Amino acid sequence: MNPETFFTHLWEDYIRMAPRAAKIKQLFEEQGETVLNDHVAFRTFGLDPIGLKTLEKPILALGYERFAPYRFEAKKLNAMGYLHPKPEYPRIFLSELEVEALSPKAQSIIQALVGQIDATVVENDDILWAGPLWSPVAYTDYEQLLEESEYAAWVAALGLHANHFTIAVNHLEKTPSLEAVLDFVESAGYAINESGGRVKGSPDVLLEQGSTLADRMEVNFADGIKRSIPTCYYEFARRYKGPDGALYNGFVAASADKIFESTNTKQ
Ligand code: OOG
Ligand code: NI
Repeated sequence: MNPETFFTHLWEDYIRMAPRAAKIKQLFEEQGETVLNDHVAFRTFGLDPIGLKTLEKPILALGYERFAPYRFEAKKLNAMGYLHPKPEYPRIFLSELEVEALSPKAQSIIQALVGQIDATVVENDDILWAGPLWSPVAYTDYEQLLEESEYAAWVAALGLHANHFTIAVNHLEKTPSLEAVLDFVESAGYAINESGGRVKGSPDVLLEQGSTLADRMEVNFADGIKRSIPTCYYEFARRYKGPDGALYNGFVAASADKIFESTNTKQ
């Protein structure tokens, strides 16, 4: 698969999960803006056969290279940033949950899901938007996971998807500041993630970020139970040049920690 095809399929899957992202993109385009992606992000369980080291294979096959690792102690997550040699392709952020750090109860729920995966499916080139690779999780198990890790519950209910796309604010002309972008999106009726403040980061750390709260979708749980749960969100990022004169390409762990909360069930 080439990167164009990859990102086209990924976007189509993403806007099925978060139709509001397509509407927000359109609002910017109606202002005459060109919407470019700063990065996309994925989530997974850190267990074979869907751990980071396996899921990064299709990313590396697109020509991406590992750029920098990140660690989120409180959320029990590890992540990696990837860059493509061609700067027109967005950065990629792939995180995985350190399942062994959860309670035995949560671990056994997750192992029962991951144990259903046919290891050959992870070789498919559309694995990163394959959705759940297991039969629907019980709603009580979803609730149990929520208590320990909103991230775990999200992956259990939804499986593999782009968790968000991110508009590159540097390329916007009418709303060049992150505050202006968030005000514009909010005034169109979309709630903003306020965790840690609306704008996360600052020019000092060379990255400012903000996001919508996740869209919601009715999801099928086991035993025919359907519930509306948070799905995917839209992020906005503005990058600054470092002392070397080059645009910063990394992520900022303290900010990312709050961006993760865009999919929290309560905010
Ligand atoms: C990823 C959150 C972190 C960023 O840009 O710092 C992030 C997630 O919610 O899975 O996207
Ligand atoms: Ni992000």
